[in-house]
Amino acid sequence: MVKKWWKESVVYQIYPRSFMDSNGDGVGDLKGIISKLDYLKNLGVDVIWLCPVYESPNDDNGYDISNYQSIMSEFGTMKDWEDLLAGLHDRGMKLIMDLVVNHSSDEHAWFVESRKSKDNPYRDYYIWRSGKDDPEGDGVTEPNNWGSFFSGSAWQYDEATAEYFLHIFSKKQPDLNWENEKVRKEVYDMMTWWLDKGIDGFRMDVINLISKVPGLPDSKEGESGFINGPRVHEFMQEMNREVLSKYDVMTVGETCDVTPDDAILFAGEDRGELNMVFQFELMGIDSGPTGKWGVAPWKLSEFKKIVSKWQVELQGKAWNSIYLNNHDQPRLLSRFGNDGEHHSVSGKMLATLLHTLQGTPYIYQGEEIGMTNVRFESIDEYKDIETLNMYREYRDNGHDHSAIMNSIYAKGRDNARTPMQWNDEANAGFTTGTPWLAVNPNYKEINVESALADEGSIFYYYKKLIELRKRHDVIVYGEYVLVDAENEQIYAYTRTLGKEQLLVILNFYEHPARFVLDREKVSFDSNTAELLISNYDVPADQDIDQLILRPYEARVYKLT
Ligand code: TEU
Ligand code: CA
Repeated sequence: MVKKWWKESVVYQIYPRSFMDSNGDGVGDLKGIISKLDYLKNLGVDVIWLCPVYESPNDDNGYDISNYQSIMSEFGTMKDWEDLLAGLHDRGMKLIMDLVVNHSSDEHAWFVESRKSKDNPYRDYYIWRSGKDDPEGDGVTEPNNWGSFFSGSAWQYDEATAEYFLHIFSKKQPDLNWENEKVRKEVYDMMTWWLDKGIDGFRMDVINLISKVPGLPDSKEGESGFINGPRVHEFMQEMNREVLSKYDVMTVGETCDVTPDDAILFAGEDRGELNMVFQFELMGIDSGPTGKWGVAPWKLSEFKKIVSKWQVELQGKAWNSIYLNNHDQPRLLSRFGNDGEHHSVSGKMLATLLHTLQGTPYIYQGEEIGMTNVRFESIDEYKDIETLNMYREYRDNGHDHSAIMNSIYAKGRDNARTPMQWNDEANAGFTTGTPWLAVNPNYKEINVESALADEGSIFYYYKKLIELRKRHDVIVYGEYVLVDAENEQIYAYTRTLGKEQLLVILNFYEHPARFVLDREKVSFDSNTAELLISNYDVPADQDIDQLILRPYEARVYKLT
């Protein structure tokens, strides 16, 4: 396995709208981020992934871009962006930007032109089709049965030219036509422009959706028509050849519905495509059969099976990304930990998992201080288009209101987008104005200021985990082996690199649990084993063979 800086880095994801507001308009901005760079340096993160800050009408909070090379005025100016980049580089940190090129905004100049006429030079920058005869009526209906991720059809009829355009996300996010080499050239030129400004890489939004099956056939069970499409690797290799290979950069693809074999095609060491991908298997573990909005119990045995599969199958072939939440997912402490009685220890236990597995860890803003999901009483307090579209669709289909709200509480994206909680003053110190999305009421107890004042806080635990990564190559490059596999409460594994070996033991539940040491697999000598980190005070004379872990107890031992 070749050593690389992006393999040894910890990434911190910033959702700019909710991070820090510097001018009192209730919306986070670039100057706000700049004012917090020393906080990020103190935490010890190496790379910042900045969610979109480009010009956008904000139909999907910036993931609908109307100008790829200009900064959204609410976030500030290009000068502010340059100051942010300089501020990060001055502190030895790097910046990766969000690349959103499966679709643009419908307010992008390309689409404004494209929709004007069928023979407009930009027509084929997007995917237009005439409707098909409606078997049930005398009109026309959508060109195929594809659905949008944000409810409803993936096709929007446009009067001006009496055709439909494709949008697998919102109506204001028309899909770009990657079959058109002019589109690809525009994208590569834009990427080069940003890389020449000095950025250190890209996170690539839904990048495995850009290649659509020719003829756009109806999707059927397991065949969407656009996930991991026929030319996706050709496009990725062309992007790498034309742009990425010319820079020392980091790339991570957001790739829904991929298996480890798919991931190896995208991120294999010798594939000439990406460095790593985000996979979503764990993000579906608590949905049940109904998909994203389902709320079902999850089992640790399933969790361990999924993680172990990815750890083992990518070993030596491709690099893992490690995360349990982001701006699209509920907060990890609420979803996989215990945001009530065991808030702190469960947050630290999950952090121990994330920072001792094989792969690059991604911290989502606020995770390092234990921010949690939110429960707004009224749907009117929610802002996310995915949630609001689902609410209307489910309500119109007669779903029970409290069931709809429970789905939103458990899985809504606003859970991750409530403003960063800096202190216990008004609006958690995020803004002096009215925040664009209400602050989580628990900011009085959960905030950066109180975390920094408490040496036992989750913040300092993350800081220590990040420091350990710098000191022990086995955490970055060590081979993962699951131990005590049958244990339904404890997740334990070793990491081995040459002579160095770690043993990680995690109790995922609120009741005590017994760890069974398999001395066939793990040679543990209590005279030489060193406890590197734990979320409890651990008595020195522990008999590892009779180890009962306390609720959510985490331990990392260095065995040799
Ligand atoms: O997300 C892709 C995506 O599929 C998400 O919609 C996610 O699966 C879903 O929200 C889970 O609830 C990317 C961006 O991360 C997301 O913020 C954008 O809304 C989306 O693409 C469109 O750009
Ligand atoms: Ca602002």
